[in-house]
Amino acid sequence: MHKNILPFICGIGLMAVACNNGDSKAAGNGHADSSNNVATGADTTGKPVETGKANTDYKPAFPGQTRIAGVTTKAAWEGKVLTTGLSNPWGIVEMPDGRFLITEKGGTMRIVTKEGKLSEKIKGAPEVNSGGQGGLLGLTLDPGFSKNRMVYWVFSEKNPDGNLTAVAKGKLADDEKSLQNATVIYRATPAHNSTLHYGGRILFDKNGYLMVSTGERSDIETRPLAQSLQAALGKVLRITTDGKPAPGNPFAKDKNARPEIWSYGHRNVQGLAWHPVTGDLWEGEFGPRGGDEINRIEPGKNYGWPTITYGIEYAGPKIGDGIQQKEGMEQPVYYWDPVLSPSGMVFYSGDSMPEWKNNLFIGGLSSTHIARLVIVNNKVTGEERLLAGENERFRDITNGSDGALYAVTDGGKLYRIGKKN
Ligand SMILES: [Ca+2]
Repeated sequence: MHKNILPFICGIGLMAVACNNGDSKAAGNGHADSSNNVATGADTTGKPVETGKANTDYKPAFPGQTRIAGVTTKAAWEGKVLTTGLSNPWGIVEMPDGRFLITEKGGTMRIVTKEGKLSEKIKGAPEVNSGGQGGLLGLTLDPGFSKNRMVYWVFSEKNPDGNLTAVAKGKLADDEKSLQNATVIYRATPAHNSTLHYGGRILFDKNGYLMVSTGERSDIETRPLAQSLQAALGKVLRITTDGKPAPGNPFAKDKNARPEIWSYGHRNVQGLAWHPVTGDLWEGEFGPRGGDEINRIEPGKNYGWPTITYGIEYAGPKIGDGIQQKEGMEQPVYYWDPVLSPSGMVFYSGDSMPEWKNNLFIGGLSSTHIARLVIVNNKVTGEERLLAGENERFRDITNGSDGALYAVTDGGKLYRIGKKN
């Protein structure tokens, strides 16, 4: 039963998928109301979806920065598993013909149709170091993909000094069995001997430049490099399709800074998304124990890690001076404690679920759900947990041209999430 579409019916046993009809067991989200009326699934309590004990007693910088009121999708929706046959998928993009190109952590890509039919493994990407959190990571298509078939991706690359986050490009062969002329265009140095915190998302901006996210490689000795303008770790970068610093970057004229840097002070950025209306870049990053964040990114700004954070060390001590705010450092729009483990994210831009329009959907790993954030005037006004009963680590999510969202999980599943048919 793993090759075909697996439609789920609300409330039926183990494989049931979240739905809006008030069956909170199926949804597993713990805040659906008790009504059985499909049309009135609205949350009436407004209580935050997070009820667990926080790791710290840190106070938010402004009301609504964490544990915002819970909301529940009113329209009938469903999640369907289209395939379970992917191998550690990490990034997903829709191709112009409506199929999906998906990276697999081990170093291959797959094409999957909306019916869930999988291609053979697409080879030809440079070798990845897939240990730990590394591998073939995020990907994006050239704006002219229909004609030039160019694909851009992020991966973890072995290096004499350890390994690092790298960016490559290649042409998807006409027979779709390989990536041709794959070339590494950028390396986020310095390399470091760790298999953690590679970042790994990549998006085109409206000018045809690439936004790339990195991580600070996790270790105590590399962590401060998130604050260094002379290292590419813990950054959002903006580069050309040849891997050069993009024109107009904020530190282009600063001799003491790398010209590819767009923003800094990040820990491990596994989510990047353009807001469909404002055109702003939004980012999601992992905190330590507590302190996962969503930020609205402005060029040249410092997002604080590891100087300010709403989290603590995994072993319990405070981080640095244990401060959460500092002049010259940006506050997150929203944070979680305990954590979501935010991976890929996207603003819903479809038409079939009007109440989701321009909401931010974030794949949660350790939290095993998709977080839906309602955002008004750059502030979060509501949070919902989707597919919380699935016990899946949601790695990436994207818009489909059919008005549904499509998400991949570490367990190898591709979900279609949208209006209930
Ligand atoms: Ca921050």
